[in-house]
Amino acid sequence: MNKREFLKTGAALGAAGLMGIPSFGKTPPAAGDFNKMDVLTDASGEYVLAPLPYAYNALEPHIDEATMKLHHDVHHLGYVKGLNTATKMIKEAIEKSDFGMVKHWERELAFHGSGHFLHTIFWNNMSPDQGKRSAALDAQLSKDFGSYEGFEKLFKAASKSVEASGWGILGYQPHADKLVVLSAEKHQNQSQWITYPVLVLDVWEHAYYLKYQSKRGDYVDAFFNVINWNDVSKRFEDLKKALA
Ligand code: MN3
Repeated sequence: MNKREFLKTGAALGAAGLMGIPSFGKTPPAAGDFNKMDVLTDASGEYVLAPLPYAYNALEPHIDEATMKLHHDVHHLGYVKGLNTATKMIKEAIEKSDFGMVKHWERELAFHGSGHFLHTIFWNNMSPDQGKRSAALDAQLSKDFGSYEGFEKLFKAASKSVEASGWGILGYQPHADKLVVLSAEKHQNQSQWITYPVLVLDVWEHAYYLKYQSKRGDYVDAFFNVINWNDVSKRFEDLKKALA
């Protein structure tokens, strides 16, 4: 988010006040649990903003209290609200079988979804008590970046090189057993970090142009005649087990 968007969002949400911080419904997680997991939804499946796992001033002097308050209570809350709205509107589109606005709502879903997921990880990635890297993490960092120092240099360089708004990200690829550093511009570009692909369709022209020319729609329809549901099911079930 650039400075202008930052101010705009801050002003818009500031006017609405902070009354809208979602509650956790019937089964609030215990306060201590916020250090252990990324709380993204409540028991009903609504996306919610979990409280910070530490006080707003806990990261002083490195990150100041005022920034943390604004960042968490205003900006992150904005993503949560936007994600719930996009989710609701997409559900309505399915119910009404009216997909005229699907491009818009998919953009919103990606923008607010990535905002919610990445900020949740970000808060939990920080603490005034830094703890210690595990032996397993150190071993993987050495395998993939030569050493911890190699990773740190790359992560800093990648984060500093992001054009305009974005994120430095250390990610793990379970299927390849690799850690990678990515510099993400903005945070969505029609994706949602933390979401694992289960079924994908290549809609670049090279994937269909010889046969379908400009008729991408026919190609998309035809794809549904060749989906391997055994593969899709296995990917879904493996992820469900591995990440439970
Ligand atoms: Mn942010």
